[in-house]
Amino acid sequence: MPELYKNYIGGKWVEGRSGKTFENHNPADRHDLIGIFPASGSEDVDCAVSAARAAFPRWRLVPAPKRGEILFRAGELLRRRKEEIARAMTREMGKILKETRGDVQEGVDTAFYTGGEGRRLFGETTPSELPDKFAMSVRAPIGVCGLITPWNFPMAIPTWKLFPALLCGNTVVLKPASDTPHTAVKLFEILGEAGLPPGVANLVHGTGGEAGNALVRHRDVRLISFTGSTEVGREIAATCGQGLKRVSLEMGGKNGQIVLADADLNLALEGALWGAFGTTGQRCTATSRLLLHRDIKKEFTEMLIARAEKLKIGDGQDPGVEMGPLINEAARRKVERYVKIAKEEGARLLTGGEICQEGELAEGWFYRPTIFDRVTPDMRIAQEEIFGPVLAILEVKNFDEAIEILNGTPYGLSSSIYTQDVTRAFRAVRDIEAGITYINGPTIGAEVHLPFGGVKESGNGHREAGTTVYDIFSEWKAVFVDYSGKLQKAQIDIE
Ligand code: UN1
Repeated sequence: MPELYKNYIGGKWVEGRSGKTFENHNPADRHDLIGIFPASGSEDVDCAVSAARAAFPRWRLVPAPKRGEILFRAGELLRRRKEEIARAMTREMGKILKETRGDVQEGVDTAFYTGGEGRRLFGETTPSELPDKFAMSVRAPIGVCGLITPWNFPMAIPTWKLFPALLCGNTVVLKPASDTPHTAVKLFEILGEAGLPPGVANLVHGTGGEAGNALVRHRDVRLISFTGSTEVGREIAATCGQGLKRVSLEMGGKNGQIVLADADLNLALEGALWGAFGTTGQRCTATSRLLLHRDIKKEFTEMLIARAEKLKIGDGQDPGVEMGPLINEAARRKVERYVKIAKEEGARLLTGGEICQEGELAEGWFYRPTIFDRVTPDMRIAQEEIFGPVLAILEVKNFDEAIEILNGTPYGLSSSIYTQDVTRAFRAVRDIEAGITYINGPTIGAEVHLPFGGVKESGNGHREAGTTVYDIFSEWKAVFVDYSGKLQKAQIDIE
């Protein structure tokens, strides 16, 4: 019998109200059923939001260092269970064990980094323009926050949102992706064990269309933090606009890696392989465009094909495997669709371009690492996010053209340039339109203590992680303390 999982509301594991459920399968083997989860609807979301609302008045008064201590405990528990959670994550999400261990580690890092913020959460003090008057700013919590997270980082991304939200004194409802509910269950087991009071964090499983939508529309939810596609983000932003809710969005990317003629080609090769085919290309930071200087293009392309064809594809639980499956059938169909479009638009397929059908691979959503050459900047595979192991090669004649093409998409999340020339490296830092730029590193691999997010259609001006995440999850309050004992009028009593 498959295990039946529940929602976590008000500190208890509870069944979904409607009785509707959905199944969670292993993307490397569609017959492997992981468990059955509640397909929650608006009634479940209502219960979770009420629990969060009821918990808020007490939680907001818990001193931030104390809230931080709970996060330290959660970090410690996560670290202890790292291997078990990584294995469960590979089973439900498909990426290789090395990467799922990294995903849990990102949660551990976020717990410790955020826990420490409990003793900082700095505001400012500044002189008042009037005598005997004190001026400062402090951060205040917002209230109930709705968090909607994707399946590609089933632990890291929920913790990026949850931990800072809690640290600031908010209470939350998390709606994790319906492809990775099991990892979320593990996170909530840990939160309970770490001593988080009932109702402070609640978990509601289900689809974006039902549970996610109910959360976004709920009157008592004051903030939505979403990571996912630009298409869905746009709708969420519109709905939040109507309700005047705060909304932070981390969305798509069409990230490029530039390789100039003076680059260390072996280093750039490792970066391109990791950036394009790590996580089977399913990161918003994944490298989906390679901008090669014409002088090294031929040589680099040959090196790349040789290595891409050798990547070992299979079940990520096998330690020898380098690339796992796509998340589900719809994701694979999307990749197939884009490969067809690329061919029709005149790009040249160098390798891949097909699903893997040999042996056990036929049971999962596997697709070969795929590389297209002769891609021009206006082609759809050079403009649109595919979210799979598909890399488009574009030739550039010089640095300026590389930057122009790199910037020429609606997105602006991550970016990379390989060069030995410090002048060009710094110009790239200045001129690339993206939230993240790597010099001599791939487009993936952000660290939790730096701001994470993108410009243009990759985001809506917020940055998660780093210290910037606190601007998402808190309100600024300006405070004036007048100890003069008389009415003093700002701007008026100035002589
Ligand atoms: C994402 O792709 O949604 O920078 C997040 C990285 C990871 C996080 C990616 N640390 O690739």
